Amino acid sequence: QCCLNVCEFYRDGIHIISSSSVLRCKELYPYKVCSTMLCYVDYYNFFFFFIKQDTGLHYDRYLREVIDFLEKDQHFREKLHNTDMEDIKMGKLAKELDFVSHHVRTQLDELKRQEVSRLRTLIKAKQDIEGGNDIAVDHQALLKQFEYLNHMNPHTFEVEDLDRLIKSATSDLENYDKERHEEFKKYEMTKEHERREHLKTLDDEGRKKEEEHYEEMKKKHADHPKVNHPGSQNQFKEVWEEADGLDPEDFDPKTFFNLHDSNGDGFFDEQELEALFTKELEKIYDPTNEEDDMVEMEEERLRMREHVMNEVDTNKDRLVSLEEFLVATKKKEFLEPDSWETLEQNQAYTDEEMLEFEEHLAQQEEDLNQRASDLQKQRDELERQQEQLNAQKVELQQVLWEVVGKHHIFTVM
Ligand SMILES: [Ca+2]
Ligand SMILES: [Ca+2]
Repeated sequence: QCCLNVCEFYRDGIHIISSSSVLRCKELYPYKVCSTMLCYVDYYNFFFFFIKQDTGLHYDRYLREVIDFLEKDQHFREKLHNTDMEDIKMGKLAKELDFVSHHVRTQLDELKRQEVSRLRTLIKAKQDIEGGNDIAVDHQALLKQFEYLNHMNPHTFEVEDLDRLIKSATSDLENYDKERHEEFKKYEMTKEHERREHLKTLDDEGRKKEEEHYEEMKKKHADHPKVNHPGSQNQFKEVWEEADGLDPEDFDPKTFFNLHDSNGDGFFDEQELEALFTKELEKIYDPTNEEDDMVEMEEERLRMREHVMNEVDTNKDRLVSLEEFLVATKKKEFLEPDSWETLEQNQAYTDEEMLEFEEHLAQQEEDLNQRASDLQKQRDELERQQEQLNAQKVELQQVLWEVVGKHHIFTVM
């Protein structure tokens, strides 16, 4: 029901997902829609240092606490608002740390000490689980894996720490979409693999029936009303008319922007953009249909958002400003767009990738079987040794009895 809930959320026109509801969903269906959604919450606001919710990064809490403290410093806050995105990425902002008040610096030092200690505990716990108790723990070497702070100096928070934190968070968030695509590809290949395995268990007639059903469902899924090009006039006009209940004759880009900038900050962020595609996605996906996969729907939503961001976000700050939006509405792509190629028109993976994936699975299975057979052999060997020991014990006892018996006879004599 979780996917449905999230969709309802969008339908209600509430574009900000509360982290508690996402967390609730995440517990129910960790793989599906919701883990993605969680990562989306307040994604871009990182750059404006107003992170109030989870970024999904494993060092999220540290990141937010650092930012909260820095925001308390007036000098830093002012610099923050006057430094542009490129300069922040280049590390100019981090240098301003030198001018931050002593009080804030002391608090940052303490935060860093806590974080280093948290990482050490994590590493220790991981090693305990892996059973490496007797191996001397090289914390320094292991801490190197965590690039968002300078592990060589675990005591004070310096310019380098802020620089690393900004760079790590930026690149981790930028790679987020890439990872999401990879995850989706794996999902599709697993689905195909399971289908093929199921076919193997059927007799000829059953297999034929199943294949026919599969093709029929595929056709049924592909049969849907025309999907508008995301971010085009036609697409937005449909939202304007059907979701906003306004007259298409009155369509006005600026009003549209303000209507759908749900948090009123003057920008379209990821969630606000994604919410605009619900109408299109409903043309293709219906959660009650067997042939419509809601995981695929979320991938399509992501593709649409990525596409529009690429076209419209010219300064690449991952937000669409009103200005960028209005410029885009003058372009040919907005007024006379190409048709949109939906997800099902292209297979998510190549035949080679599928082959490689299946080989990998087969290899894994073989390794498991090998290990099981090794274990069985070890068990047999242990049993054999046990039997041998038992036989020796019996023999020994016999000898002992004989000796004791003779002794007994001797003493009686
Ligand atoms: Ca906004
Ligand atoms: Ca922008």
